[in-house]
Amino acid sequence: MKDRIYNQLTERCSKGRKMLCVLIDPDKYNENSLHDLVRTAQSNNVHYFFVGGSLMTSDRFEQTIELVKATCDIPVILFPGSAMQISSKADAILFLSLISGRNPEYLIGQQVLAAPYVRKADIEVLPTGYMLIESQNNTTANYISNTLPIPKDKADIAATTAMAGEMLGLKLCYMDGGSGAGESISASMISEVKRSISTPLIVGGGITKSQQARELWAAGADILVVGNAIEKDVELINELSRELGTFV
Ligand code: 1GP
Repeated sequence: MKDRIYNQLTERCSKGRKMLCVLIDPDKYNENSLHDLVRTAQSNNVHYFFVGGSLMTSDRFEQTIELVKATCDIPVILFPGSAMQISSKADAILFLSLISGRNPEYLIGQQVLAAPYVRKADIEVLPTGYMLIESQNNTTANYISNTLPIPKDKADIAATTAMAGEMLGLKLCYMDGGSGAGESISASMISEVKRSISTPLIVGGGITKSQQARELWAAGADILVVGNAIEKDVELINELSRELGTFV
């Protein structure tokens, strides 16, 4: 079993270092904007690219990964919305189980369909407890997964769900407000989840400002994931990276 990325990630966490990850939705980037993104990410502190989406309508999945891999050495980790989003060109895959929901299709169904293809792709597997958290608006992830997100004021539910994920052997915990969430997950919920588990904590959804990122890193997020806001303004990477630098 490959574990290069997992080891690198846990080593960073053990030193208290924070990480920044940019989510690339292949539907939202063309070749030019992708080149800009990669250039900006490389000259800053971007640790990983996640590639994927709850809904993908273009056929640019493979070529997006190829372009990123050909132009930089930032690891590409698949963040699949379904069993269709698997590629041997990536470095690793978040093998997600949607533990906040009660839809068997996203707890184990898609994983069964994906397993032989992931094995064949021969990429690192990162078993991840994925939790959707309520935000102001209903997100594509909530709709497509046909699950209820954890209510935003129920930190105890988030914490016990994360605990159960860890006890089931899931090596990472990902709290997500969903792409384009109208607000980010609260610092208090992040702190409570962080206190309840010892696995690395990934947080994403609705992060648009560096000050907000600072607060969420400080609350206990190890890795922050930003997608939409960087699609709109790639320069935000510079600000997030500067903020990140103050934690090192
Ligand atoms: C979504 O957490 C990611 O799964 C990123 O969300 O696009 O809102 O930054 P945004």
